[in-house]
Amino acid sequence: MQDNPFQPDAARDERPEFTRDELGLANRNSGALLELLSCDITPTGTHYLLNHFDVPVIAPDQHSLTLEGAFHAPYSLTLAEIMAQPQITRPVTMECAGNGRAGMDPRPLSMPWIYEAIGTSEWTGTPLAPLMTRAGPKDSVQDFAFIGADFGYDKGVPHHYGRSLTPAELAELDVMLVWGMNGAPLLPQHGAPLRLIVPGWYGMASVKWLTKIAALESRYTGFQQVETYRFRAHDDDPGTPVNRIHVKSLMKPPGLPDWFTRARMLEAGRVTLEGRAWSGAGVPIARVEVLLDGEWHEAELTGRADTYAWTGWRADWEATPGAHDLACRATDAEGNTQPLVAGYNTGGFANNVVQRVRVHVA
Ligand SMILES: Nc1nc2c(c(=O)[nH]1)N[C@H]1C(S)=C(S)[C@@H](COP(=O)(O)O)O[C@H]1N2
Ligand SMILES: [Mo]
Repeated sequence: MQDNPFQPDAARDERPEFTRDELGLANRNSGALLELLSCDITPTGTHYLLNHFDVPVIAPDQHSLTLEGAFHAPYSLTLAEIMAQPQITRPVTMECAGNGRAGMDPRPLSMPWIYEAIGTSEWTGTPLAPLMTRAGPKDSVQDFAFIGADFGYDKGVPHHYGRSLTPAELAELDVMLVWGMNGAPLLPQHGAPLRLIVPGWYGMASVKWLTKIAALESRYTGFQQVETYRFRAHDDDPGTPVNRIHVKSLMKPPGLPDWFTRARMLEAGRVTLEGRAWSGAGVPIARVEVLLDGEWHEAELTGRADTYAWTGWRADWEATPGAHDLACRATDAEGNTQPLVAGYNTGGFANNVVQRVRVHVA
């Protein structure tokens, strides 16, 4: 390598406008390391984290799951009884609905994700449906509320973290109760000893530290269901619910990084770019394109492990000396594709704008 484009590092003199509270959230809620997009399964410690309140530590032998409310035969199960159910393991790609929030203008104040609230894990557990059937939901049920053990305040409202699914949603989603992640017991920060996984939906639906399932004869009005996770154009907009993941792709940043800016340095010549693409609700990826020297080129898809796992892609590039802005764009089998310019909603949800990667070629 010759000329060093990272010296002097002008960016270090800038003082961006992120607040101390955002920084605190960013330190608690770590994200994926983009270089590990080369792994089919995200190494467990680098799967992103999003915890609203404090992580509850629950001893496995103290945990139980209660099905209550409008069931004909409500019951409770210990963790051991749940783990004795038929066991399945599935790779599922999970993404936080707030991923990309920091790229919106104006930036909504919350966890300031850029691109990294993403991960694919092999989740071990049991399908939820048979356990629901066994409790016999009444015909009058309108919502099932899934309640976590964690408790705290948001906008002054004290609540357990909770989310709901309607009977129709539950019927079409492959919801799992899980106790294992990548062949090991679930870690406290990922919801131990028991969490929900709602494949194909943004992460907020996958309730951690699950202790209660309530069958309701009215709609669930918990804070995390009605106050947030809605696409609102402005504060008075009732909005629409955030649910399935929007199509997206990411590139493993090529070459070598600058420590501070993460800008990339690489040698001229052939470079194989690679990354991952995914969409929601099990919809496959139809194509990925990469922006090379101002033109979109088709990338090769390298397949996915399962219906709800991301797809690999790669593309060759003849890198010529100078500065380049690379980008990648996925399109799913329903024709949904990624925008070139970020949209806006007050919560900063589902920003699937194409990723830009600045590279310097020697
Ligand atoms: N009980 C509970 N469940 C929760 C959350 C939470 O704060 N409490 N965060 C949700 C959100 S917003 C996301 S994106 C995922 C993150 O799961 P992970 O931290 O295991 O990646 O968990 C979801 N389930
Ligand atoms: Mo999230």
